[in-house]
Amino acid sequence: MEEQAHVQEDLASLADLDEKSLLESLTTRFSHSHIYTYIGDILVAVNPFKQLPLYGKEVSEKYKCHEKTALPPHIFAVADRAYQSMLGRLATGPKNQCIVISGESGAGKTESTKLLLRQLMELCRANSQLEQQILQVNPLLEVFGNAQTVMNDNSSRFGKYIQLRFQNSSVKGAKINEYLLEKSRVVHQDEGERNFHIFYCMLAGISSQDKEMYGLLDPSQYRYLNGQFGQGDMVQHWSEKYNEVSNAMDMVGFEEQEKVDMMTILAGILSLGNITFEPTENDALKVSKTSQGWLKATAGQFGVQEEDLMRCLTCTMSVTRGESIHRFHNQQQAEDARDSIAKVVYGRVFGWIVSKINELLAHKLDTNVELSEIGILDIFGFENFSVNRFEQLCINLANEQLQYFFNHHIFLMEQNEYKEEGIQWETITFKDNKPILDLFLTKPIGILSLLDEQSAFPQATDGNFVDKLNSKFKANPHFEVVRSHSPLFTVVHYAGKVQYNASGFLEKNRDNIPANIRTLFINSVTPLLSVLFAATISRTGTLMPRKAKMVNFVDDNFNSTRKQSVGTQFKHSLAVLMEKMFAASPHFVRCIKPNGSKLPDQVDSKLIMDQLRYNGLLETIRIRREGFSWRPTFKEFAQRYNILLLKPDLPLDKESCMSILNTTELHGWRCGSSRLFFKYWHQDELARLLERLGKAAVVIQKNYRAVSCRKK
Ligand code: AD9
Ligand code: MG
Repeated sequence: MEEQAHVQEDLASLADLDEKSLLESLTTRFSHSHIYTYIGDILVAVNPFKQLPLYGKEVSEKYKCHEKTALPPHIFAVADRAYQSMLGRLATGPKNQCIVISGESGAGKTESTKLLLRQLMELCRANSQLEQQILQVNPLLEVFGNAQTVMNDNSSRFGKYIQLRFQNSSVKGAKINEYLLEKSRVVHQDEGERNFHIFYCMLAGISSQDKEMYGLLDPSQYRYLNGQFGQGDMVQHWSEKYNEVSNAMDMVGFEEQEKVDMMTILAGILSLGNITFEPTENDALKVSKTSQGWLKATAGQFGVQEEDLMRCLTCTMSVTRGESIHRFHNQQQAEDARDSIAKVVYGRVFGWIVSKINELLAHKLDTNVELSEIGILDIFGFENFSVNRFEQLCINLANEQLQYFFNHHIFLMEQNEYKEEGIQWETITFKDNKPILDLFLTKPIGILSLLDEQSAFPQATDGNFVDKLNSKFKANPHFEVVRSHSPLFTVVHYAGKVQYNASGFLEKNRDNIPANIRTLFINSVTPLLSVLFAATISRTGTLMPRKAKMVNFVDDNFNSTRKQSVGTQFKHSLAVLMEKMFAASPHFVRCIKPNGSKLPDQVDSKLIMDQLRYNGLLETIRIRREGFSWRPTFKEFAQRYNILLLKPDLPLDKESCMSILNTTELHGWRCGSSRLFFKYWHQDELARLLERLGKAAVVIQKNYRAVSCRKK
């Protein structure tokens, strides 16, 4: 029995499967280091938390242009399938492909993304500088956008969609869209968590001479690092990583001065975090005596006047009827101003890195050649911490959206087509998460709209927002009221209940930066800082320099009345992403986390079972086993396979399809009113027939040439 289970490579081919035997199959395979398993055309990947000899050169070679059934399930097979499908070698359907990787935090999405990218570069035999650049992008993004959390030591704190652009089967460029970097991590980390990797790498990897130049001190000095650094191996690890990143920057094409500026700005963020405040005799506020040194250091690192920086921290200036009025901050406001400067600066540096990468990878395309794309989506996984904030709400919303995309493709679209085309079918039910998405996104009374409504009132509090939620959604089955003095509420997500603490929601959603901070940085003598604040970063990620007068300029990102809220922007970028993905042929990778302790060879059955359940994997197996995942129209099918009848000019209709299919030994397919319905394995069988025909044609040609040579 055990032997059988671990060779069971495609769960959709099992006759009978219940939850228990599904769990058993996966865990038995896992214990034999078979971390990959298919459910039809979907790949399930269980994180091994150890290096397995699965990704060497020979393995990569084997998985090029292979037949799915001929080799064990593998992430490289997904890359191959996406690539071959893009080239039209496998199936009908949209040319553009997207690979959607999902799973909770620490399940292995980012590792899978890297493996997919590597194999895709191998597949198109890209040996160019561009390929190297594309592969170097990941370490760069990770060091600035990933951090240690309690769920994952290398947790992505932003989402990314990487689009690889191909012409004539070779890669010609790439573009990255990034989603919602968790900027708040720069100024605060919960217990057991760290700041973004780059700070530790920089402190461990920079030579002492350079440290002096950047004004960097001992890591233990910095409040934003929470007294955490590490020793011995850890420091060695950070230091190696710094070298790797520094090389990656050179490879991708960053200039030396840009690197220096970037490090100086990061050093400035660390110094800024150490500035504290104290009241003056006349009820105003000033930078405390003990942190005067930090103020000076920060001003130096940011290339701004000490006076100007101090003013931004301790008071707000508004202009009424031509008169400028200074209002002093209280202690809390001053600390908030300090932290918002740190967040906006880090966010802008990150945005700039992405736009710079995009600029460097946007190679010239030949406008006469058709362009096709493979996109890989690697977002932040579902999170449930002891305290869940605005960031977790957005992250979990993105995961809801992905689950909906999966359900839509696997269950909704497919079963609707059975109905429309008159195919006999017993409906498979699944957990539809549309009501949860609606709870978030419906206008005007979804969670995000209510948040925007409250954010528009300067006097509103986080408590008011939760009161509003409670009164609107108390009867909603996906919402739970929490009785507490703190502003808490619970959402019943597809992947479980999450209790959110709304403290800071309004502030984070507004994300307002006073105009005087912009002016401060535009006048910075550090060229990069001045560029970052004189330009807006467009939704597509490109930097757009401003032509208007630089000083005193107030734009969308800085004007509190016109600016879009963070929630609305995120909602918009998710909608754009979904549109792109719905227009492509999807490939799904479902990552599973085997235990919560990030350990190899350990299986927590309950944790795995929870994931199988909320991912809807049992239902997926049923639909893949009984359903017809490939559904070409008569025209699409006849166009592609008429060659099997050796009659290329066959009419593209139902009769021709039947004639073609009658020459094959395919069984189990159905015919609808406008399209054919095939099982997932039929595609491979037809591909095999085409290949055989191709080989036969080569043999005939060879024989013909041999005969005609002899005749001569
Ligand atoms: V998060 O949502 O960004 O917090 P991910 O991206 O799903 O999460 P990640 O890919 O970062 O998880 O994997 C977590 C860790 O698991 C990695 O740092 C590796 O140590 C480990 N891992 C994941 N996949 C593999 C693998 N195929 N082989 C070996 C792996 N180790
Ligand atoms: Mg990740």
